[in-house]
Amino acid sequence: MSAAAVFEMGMNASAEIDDLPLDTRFELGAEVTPIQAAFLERHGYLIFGNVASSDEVERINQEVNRIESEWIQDDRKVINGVPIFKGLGLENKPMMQRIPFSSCYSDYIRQFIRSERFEPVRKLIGDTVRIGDNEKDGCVVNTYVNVPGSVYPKLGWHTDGLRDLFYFRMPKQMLNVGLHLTDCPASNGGLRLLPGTHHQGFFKMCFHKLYFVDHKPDPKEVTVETRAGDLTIHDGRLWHRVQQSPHTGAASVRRSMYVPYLTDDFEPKSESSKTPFYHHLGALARQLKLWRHR
Ligand SMILES: O=C(O)CCC(=O)C(=O)O
Ligand SMILES: [Fe+2]
Repeated sequence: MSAAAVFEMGMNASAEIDDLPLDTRFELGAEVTPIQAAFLERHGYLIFGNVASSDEVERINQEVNRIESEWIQDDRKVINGVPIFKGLGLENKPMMQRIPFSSCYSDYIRQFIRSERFEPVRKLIGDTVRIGDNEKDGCVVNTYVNVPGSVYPKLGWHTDGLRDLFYFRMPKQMLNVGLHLTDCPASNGGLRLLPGTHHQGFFKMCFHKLYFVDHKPDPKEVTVETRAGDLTIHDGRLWHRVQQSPHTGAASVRRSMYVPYLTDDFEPKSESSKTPFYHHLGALARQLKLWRHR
């Protein structure tokens, strides 16, 4: 099925979603249903419950923890030009809070994200879509924690489309697919989305909120409550943020993994790839945070 067909199917089911709550948890079947397509078209996101089993989540988490300890051991700072967010986590120990290109360092993750069950998601994105293990930032694993040395306790309002501007390209439609690797009830912070903002014009996409600096809750935002193993899809043009956990220490940990489904030109990265401009800015901000924490 082409993306246009899914879109049309969604338009036809449009009236039926009027009564669906904004935090509806759908089930991922063999195909994306007309109702699901209509929900995505109207609101800009979909939440699918229980897509990965608890064993699979545990195995992925083990793989991420292994990559983290290896990179700490080797004092890795950058992978293919993309800085790793390195902070101080539980017990003030070094922690990799944003791990890029994870599927290049774990056969399990690489295979898992190619599992048959994601086929409907892949088809939703396009007919010629591929998983960009070594493109952009690869398959990224975010680990948020609220402790004094954390460089990633939260993430301010942003759209993912704007990143393209840093690559001097106009943002195209893209869907971001996130697998949630920890339970995250609303009371632990987590993902917040502004429904429908994927339909906004270019100007609002640039200036509706102050990128990454604004953390203020929006009265219209939707709280995405997830359990480990849930999958979310959101339109890259949608405004979203990650709210800091009010808890501290282990209780505040939240982990998400984003699978890069790409349709544009193949642009593999390597150890000689340059660091994109916006990553330099972020690295500076994180250094400042850690320096203040000394
Ligand atoms: O952790 C999340 O669920 C969202 C992460 C995010 O929005 C991003 O990395 O751009
Ligand atoms: Fe994002």
